[in-house]
This record gives sequence, structure tokens and C-alpha cells, in this order.
Amino acid sequence: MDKLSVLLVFVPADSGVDGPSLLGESDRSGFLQNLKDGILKSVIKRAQFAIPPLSLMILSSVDEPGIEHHICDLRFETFPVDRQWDLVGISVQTGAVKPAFELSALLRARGFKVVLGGPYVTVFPERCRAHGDVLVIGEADEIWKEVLVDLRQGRLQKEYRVEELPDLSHGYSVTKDVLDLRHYFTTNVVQTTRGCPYSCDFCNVHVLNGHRVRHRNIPEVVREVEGFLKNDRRIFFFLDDTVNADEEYAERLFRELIPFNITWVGQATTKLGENGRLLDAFAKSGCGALLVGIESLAEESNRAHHKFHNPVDRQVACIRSIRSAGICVYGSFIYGLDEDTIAQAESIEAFLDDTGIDVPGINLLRPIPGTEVFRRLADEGRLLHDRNDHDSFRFSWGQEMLYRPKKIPLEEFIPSYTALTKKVFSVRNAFRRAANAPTLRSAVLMFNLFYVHMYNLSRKDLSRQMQELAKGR
Ligand code: B12
Ligand code: SF4
Repeated sequence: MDKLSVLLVFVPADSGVDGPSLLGESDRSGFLQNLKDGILKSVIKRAQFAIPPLSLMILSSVDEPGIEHHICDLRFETFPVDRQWDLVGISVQTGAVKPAFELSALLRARGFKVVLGGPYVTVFPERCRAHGDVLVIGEADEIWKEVLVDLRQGRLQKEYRVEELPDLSHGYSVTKDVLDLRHYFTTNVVQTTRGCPYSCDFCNVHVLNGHRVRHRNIPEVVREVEGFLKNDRRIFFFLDDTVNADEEYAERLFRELIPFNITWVGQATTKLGENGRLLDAFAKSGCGALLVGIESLAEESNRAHHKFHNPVDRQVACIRSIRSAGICVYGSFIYGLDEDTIAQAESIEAFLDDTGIDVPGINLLRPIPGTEVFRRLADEGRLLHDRNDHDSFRFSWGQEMLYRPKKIPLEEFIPSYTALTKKVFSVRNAFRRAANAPTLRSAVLMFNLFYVHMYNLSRKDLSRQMQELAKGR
């Protein structure tokens, strides 16, 4: 008997971070201009570091007799409409809800059965109910098998709700069998823990994955790394939100990974700089770069957003110590948090000089529905769009303001932010940072050049918004 075909789909957001297909075509002509655009595009393509959706890799690795999985990543492929799919699963991410629902409507009109899952479905099942035949609410690692069995037996239910967060130590293996390896910067994406003990109010992770850090078995992660290396020797991305959340676990794991001679990147707290043993394990196991969330340099701002775990006065020393261990630091700031004043811009510049951060990210707060900050800004009347109309917010990277900062009028904030990004993201600074980076110099250069381009786009959106604000006055 033929197997039932299940297609899992990842939908892009409307932002440049989401893949080369979104770069847009040049509207200018001329040989030199085309050459410049061509070079820029190739830099951007490489610097986007596009990685496959781990969620869909996990689901497609669930083995159920009589079922075959396929993945379609719409960042790189078009939807294969000419085939008969017995079930289409769409991952719905905040930032790409509208296109996800539009796709679902199209497919359902053609008679396909659609199951919706992912972060947005988990937080807002009621808003998703009308848009799919089946909803999966929560982390689907275990419940997906139930869905597949029901599909096989012709008794799919309307809703599958994960009552208890999956125990990751029970063991599952992730394969890349249905991925097209060529699309991606690397396909080596691994998650070792889930959940976050902290409660930053702009973040969804503790809402989606809980406050308790759940670990995978170390031998299993080691086996996964070994297996992944067989068909892709490129860099590894550890997708844990805080790869040093449990320091003892992290040290044991990364010591075991030393013999594999990999290079890896991940996300950590700057606290790492105060744990010499863990830093040593990270460096020896091939850690090349870590993203650290610095957010505001005003302690009272971090407190206002419930971020208590990285005291500003220890940041400089911690970042220096991480870089001295040979690991690049991507420092992520959010300018415009509640207690920030206009002086924040200068503080960020000075901090970048002081620490030598290799790749700065100077973000605008994206209030994601379902977070505490979204609710608070809405209650305080500071959102620039209707709280019930999630589609009107462009959550993707950079771009225009979605709310009014508390202490800085928008009309002052926007010029201050754009002046800052103009200074920080120059081609000259990109080369300087690459030259000073402790390792991965060409990646640091690429990323910084990519940001020269992205922040330029963001400034255009903001200047458009300034004009609209002036007209509305
Ligand atoms: C890697 C990553 C990215 C990568 C890759 C995207 C991806 N999703 O693979 C990139 C850089 C592209 C990215 C971009 C963005 N991201 Co992001 N990202 C992450 C990160 C760090 C890891 C994602 C991951 O692999 N998790 C592990 C997997 C196993 O979990 P999962 O994706 O939730 O999948 C499980 C369930 O949701 C469910 N599921 C998921 N899909 C489906 C589909 C079906 C059919 C079913 C049944 C079940 C199901 O089952 C899975 C297994 O348990 C998460 C943080 C996190 N902890 O998840 C943020 C996170 C997902 N990102 C977030 C955001 C906000 C964004 C951006 C909007 C950022 C921006 N401002 O531009 C964009 C939007 C991109 C888009 N297309 O919409 C938020 C999402 C909040 C929300 N409510 O949706 C998160 C949670 C971070 C946060 N701090 O809040 N991101
Ligand atoms: S921002 Fe980072 S530390 Fe804060 S709650 Fe989210 S994952 Fe945890």
C-alpha cells in the first residue's frame, strides 16, 4: 500500500532575515550598479546564516509506519501544489501569521487537510481555530505521533493539546533525511535544553517552553552531533535560548564534544565570563561566537522589563573575558526600553568601544502578542496599532516603531536611534570589527556588512514613519 504523504511547511516573515528570496530585485540599472548589487546580494545571502526550522526536522523525524514526511521551506521553495498531500502541517510563527493563514485557506480550498502548530497557535489557539482543520497546541514532539496514527486510521481530531511539557530526557533523535542541505548556511542545528528560568517581559520563551530548564541526555546529543557530521561538516548552531543556563550540564556536554573538532555558535548570558571552567570548555569545544542579550545599559530599564540576571556593572568585564577566551560576542541591545533616556545612545557607543563587541545588534523593541510587555503597553495606550489586530504589527527585524517609548517622545527617539545606527553600522566599522575579532573574521565581516545594509533599510522605514507622524500632527 502507498504511504500517506505529510508535508511540513515553514512560512517566511516579510523581513530580510528570513532568506535570500526576500532580498528584492534592484530597480536601478547600469553595469557598476548591477555589479555592486550583485556583490551585496551575495554578501547578504551568505550573511543571513539561514538555518532550517528545527521544529519541522523534529516532527519529520517521528517514525510512524505508513507515513512519509517532506519539508517545504517557503524561504527557498515554492509550494508543490501538483502533488497529492494527505496532510499539510504549517508552522505558524508570530511575524508570519497572515501568510500562514492565507496559505492554509488556499490549500483547504483545493481540498487539502491542514494542521496548524507552532508558537502562535500555542499562545492564541482561539485565533487559529477557523484557519485550520486541525490544531496542535504546545510542543508537539510527542503528540505528533498521535496525530499521525489518527491520520492513518482516518480519525483526525480537531484539536491536540499538549497538557504537559515533553520530558526531553526520554530520548528522541533528529534526522535530516528530508532536508535539502543546499538551501542552508548549515543544517547542523541542535537544541540541548528547553525552557528558561528567567522572565524578561518582552520574551515568549518562558511562556511557550516554561520556566524549568529541561535537558536532553548528554550521550544522545553527542550521538546527534556525530550523526549530523556525516553529511554536513559545516558550523553547528546550538539553538538553546541560554546555552549556559545550567552551567554544570553545559560543562559536561561541551567537554564531551571536544573530540569532534566542530565550530559552533549559540546564545548565552554574559555570566559565562565569570565561570572560567565553562568558558574553557566552550572554547575548547569550538565555540566561535555567542549572542548575549545586553538589552539596556540603564539598570532601571532592565528591571522595568524584569531582566534581573545581567547587572550592567559586570557586563564589561564579562564580555572582555569571553572575547579573551577566543570567542566572538554578538551583543544584542534594545534601545527604547521603559527607563531609557536619550543618553542611552551615547552609552551604547561608549560600551561598544569599551568591550570591543564584534557584532552589535541595536534592536527596536518588538512587543510580541502574548508577552507581558505587549499587554502592558496596550493597557497604557502606548501601542501604535490596535492590540487586537496582530496583522498590523510588523514584528520582523528592524523596521518602524510599534509603540511609544515611556521617557522619550517618538519624534526625538527616532532621530536618536537612526543617528546611532548610522554611526555604529558603517563599512569602516565592519572592517575594523572583523580585523579585531578573536576568531571567525570573515563571518564577522559578513555579518557587519549585512547589518550596514539592514539598518539602512530600517532607517528608510523610520524616516517614512517620521513623515507620517508629522502629517498626522
Ligand atoms: C532559531 C530561531 C529563529 C530563526 C529560525 C526560525 C525558526 N522558527 O526555525 C530565525 C532567525 C529565522 C528566527 C526569526 C524570527 N523569530 Co525566532 N526564534 C528562534 C529560536 C531561538 C529557536 C526556534 C527553535 O528552533 N525552537 C525549537 C523548536 C523545537 O521549538 P518550536 O519552533 O517552538 O517548535 C515546537 C512547537 O512550537 C511545535 N511546532 C512548531 N511548528 C509546528 C508545526 C506543526 C505543523 C506542528 C504540529 C507543531 C509545530 O512543535 C515543535 C516541537 O515541539 C526561538 C526561541 C525558542 N525557544 O523557540 C525564537 C522564536 C521562535 N523567535 C521569535 C521571533 C519573535 C522571531 C522573529 C519575529 C524575530 C524578528 N523580530 O524578526 C522572526 C520571525 C521569523 C518568521 N518566519 O516568522 C519568538 C516567537 C514568538 C512567537 N510567539 O511566535 C521566539 C520564541 C523567541 C522569543 N524570544 O520570543 N527565529
Ligand atoms: S530573553 Fe532570554 S533570558 Fe529573558 S526570558 Fe527570554 S530566553 Fe530567557
